[in-house]
Amino acid sequence: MSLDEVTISRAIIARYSNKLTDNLKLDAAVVGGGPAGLVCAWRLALKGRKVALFERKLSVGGGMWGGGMMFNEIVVQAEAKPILDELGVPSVEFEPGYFTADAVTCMSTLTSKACLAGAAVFNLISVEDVMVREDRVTGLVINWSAVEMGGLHVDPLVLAASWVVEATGHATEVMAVIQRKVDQKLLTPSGRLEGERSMWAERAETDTLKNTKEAFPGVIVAGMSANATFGSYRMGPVFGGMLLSGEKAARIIDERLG
Ligand code: 48F
Repeated sequence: MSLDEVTISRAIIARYSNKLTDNLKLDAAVVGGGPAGLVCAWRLALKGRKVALFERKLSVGGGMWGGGMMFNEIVVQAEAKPILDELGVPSVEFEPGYFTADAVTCMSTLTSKACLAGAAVFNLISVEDVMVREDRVTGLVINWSAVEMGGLHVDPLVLAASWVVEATGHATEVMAVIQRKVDQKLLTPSGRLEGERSMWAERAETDTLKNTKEAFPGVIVAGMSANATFGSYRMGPVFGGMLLSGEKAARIIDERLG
C-alpha cells in the first residue's frame, strides 16, 4: 500500500476535531491527570458516564511517575490495595500494611484502564478559567498549553459539564481561579482556600478522603487539591489517599447525576 502524507494529516485533523466536538457537553470534566483525576475518570467511565480529562502536560501521570524523590516506586497502604488489585498492578508487602508498586506500571496501567473504559483524555490542554451560571460552575475554559506557555494572545474555547473535578494537585488551579474571579464564597470554613499544610502523612491521608467533596457548587475537589482547599497536610509519596479520593469523587458525582 502506498502512503499519502496529506491523507495522514486529514485523518488526524478529522478524528481529533470529532473527538473534541464530541466532548463539549459532559457529565464530568476532570481537570488534572494525576492519580486522583485518572481514578475518577476511570470510575465514571466504568459507570457509563460521559467524562473527559484535561491535562496540561504532554503526559498524564502528575506526581506518580517519580515515586519519591525520583525513586520510581510508590507506597500504597492496605486500604487502597484493592484498587491496585482491580487494576492488575502487582504490589508487594514491605512491612505489614505498606505495599509497594512500580510507579511506571501503576501509572501506565491506570491510564490505559481509564482510556479503554471510555474516558476521553486530552493532553496538552490547560484549563484557564471556569464558566459560572446561577452561582454554579457549569463549564470550563480551555486553551492549548502551548498558548499558555508561549504567552500568546489567543482566546480560549469553552465546554459545558454537569460536574467539574478539581484534581490539579498542590496548585488547586481551578479553585484558585474561582476564588480570584467569582464573587461568591467557597464551601470551606473561611469561604476561601484554606491552603496546604506541611508534611504529616497519616493525617493527610485520612483528611484527603474526608476533604473529597463539593468545594464550590458544581466542583468536587479530589486528591492533593482537596487537602489544599480545606487546609490539611501533604503526604508525600504514599498514594492510597489519591486513589481512594478519585474513587470517592466519582461516587459522589455518579450519585448526584442520578
Ligand atoms: O499533582 P498530581 O499528581 O495530583 P494528584 O492526583 O496527586 C498528588 C500526588 O501526585 C502527590 C502527592 C500525594 O501522593 O502529594 O503530589 O492530587 O496531578 C495533577 C495534574 O494536574 C495537572 C498537572 O499537570 C498534573 O499532571 N494540572 C494542573 N493544573 C492544570 C492541570 C490545569 N490548569 N489544566 C490542566 N491540567
